[in-house]
Amino acid sequence: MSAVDLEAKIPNNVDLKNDKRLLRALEKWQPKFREWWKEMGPSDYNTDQIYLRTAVGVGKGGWAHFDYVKMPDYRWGIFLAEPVERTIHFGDNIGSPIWNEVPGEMRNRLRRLIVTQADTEPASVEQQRLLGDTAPSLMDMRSLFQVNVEEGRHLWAMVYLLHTYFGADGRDEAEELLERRSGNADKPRILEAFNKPIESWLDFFCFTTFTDRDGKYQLASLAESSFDPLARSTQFMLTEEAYHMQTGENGVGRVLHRTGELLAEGKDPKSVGAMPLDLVQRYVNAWFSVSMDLFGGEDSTNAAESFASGLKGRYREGDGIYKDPKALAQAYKLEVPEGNRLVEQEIPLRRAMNGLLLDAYIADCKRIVSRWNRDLERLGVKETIELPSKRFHRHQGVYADFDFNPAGELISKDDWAANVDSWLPTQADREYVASCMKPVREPGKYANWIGPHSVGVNEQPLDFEYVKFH
Ligand code: BYC
Ligand code: FE
Ligand code: FE
Repeated sequence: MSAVDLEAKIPNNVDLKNDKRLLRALEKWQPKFREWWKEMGPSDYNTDQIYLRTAVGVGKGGWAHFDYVKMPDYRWGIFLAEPVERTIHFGDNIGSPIWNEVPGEMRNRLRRLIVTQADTEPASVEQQRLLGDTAPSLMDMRSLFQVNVEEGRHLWAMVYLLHTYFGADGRDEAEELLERRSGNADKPRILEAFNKPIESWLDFFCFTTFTDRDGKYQLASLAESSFDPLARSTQFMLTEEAYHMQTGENGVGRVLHRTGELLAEGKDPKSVGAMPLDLVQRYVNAWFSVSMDLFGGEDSTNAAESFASGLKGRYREGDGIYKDPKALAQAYKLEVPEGNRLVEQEIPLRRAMNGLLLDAYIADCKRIVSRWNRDLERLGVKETIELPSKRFHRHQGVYADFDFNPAGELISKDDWAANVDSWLPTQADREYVASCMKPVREPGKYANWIGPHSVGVNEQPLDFEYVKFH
């Protein structure tokens, strides 16, 4: 393991200074990244001082440093988790040495996975670039920017792999990552969720709860990879990811807490510009369903091949929790629409790798939602937030061409059309939410539609000056 070099133009622990060609290529990409950031990132705040955490190493405990920085000067670095001695632990090549170079026959598939992962990172920054204007508190604004700069670092992590292991093709891909644009019809981002607008803070908190959590599961699956540089990159990315998901879970939680307090007082949340529960439910329905699509089809030969060849493992595969590390002996039960009903099908487990990962994700989301509901209950509110069925509002996988209600029952097109306005955000919902999005910039103060944080960042008080405007 090489030492952490924090003084270099590109901070890293991959010994960049001893690979002059690679260093030159990355130093050529760096100003293009900065240009992209200044234009497509949170560009209204290029000159402000933000109290941010920067990754400075990968050791447990002391991996991050907090200080004020101007975002365009953020020290985006390349950090791989410490290597561990291991052999391939799943798929067809069990027991063989892990790879430190890309095997020729895996090159295209691996490049595609890395590019797809990479593409989501700048996409999310683009989607969120205007939210600073309506932050409900200074600390929320800081959280947004923290998430943004770290998504930028995740892009660096993937671009490092492309430049190091994929030659000229990799360099071309790295350029294209800065050329695609979220939501642009001519050069869209690769995955659908990353082309949807994140218009409001309610969208942002749902996105960081549900979409960043897809990130956790995809990264966890890549962290099992037999291609060791990918495994070690994604392992370290997961360290940062925890904060993104926490931002989401706490954010939605604070919205619901505020609503719950009002309901407990017998007030209509709308009468004071807060969020009604049914509206929050529609936002949850929308972001949860679009995030489920990010797992790809439940029945997928792509996923089977990625598993067989050792590129992507199951969630926590390395913890030895699966009886059959080749996943050859078992089947997966999948309910598939046929005519106007659901029939159970069995598919070979390997083909169900996306489905399995999705199931783990859904269980995780259920835990989050029950924490929200426990808080509502403590406030004396009877209504709850519910996760819709995994069949609801899907555009990938076996349910994509059918209509289901949130309970997961197959319904007709007419039934869908008659009810969709109570299931997914309407134009009126969006306008109402937009009308509530007024910036609050006095330290320690919060917009009326959201409760305060319970703790500050890095042990600072809630009324700390997390953003200093210039
Ligand atoms: N949109 O075999 P299938 C994150 C395509 S989030 C558009 O069913 P596969 C983050 C698919 O490409 C984590 N297209 O699925 C979060 C394929 O196309 P081809 C991102 C889609 O391939 C917040 C066809 O449909 N990481 O980090 O096993 C903020 C059939 O596909 C979609 C990754 O995604 C879709 N939703 O799985 C910031 C990890 N779904 O081959 C960051 C890398 C599927 O027929 N990516 N398709 O042309 C992968 O592992 C896989 O590409 C997927 C899809 C899991 C996404
Ligand atoms: Fe990320
Ligand atoms: Fe994230």
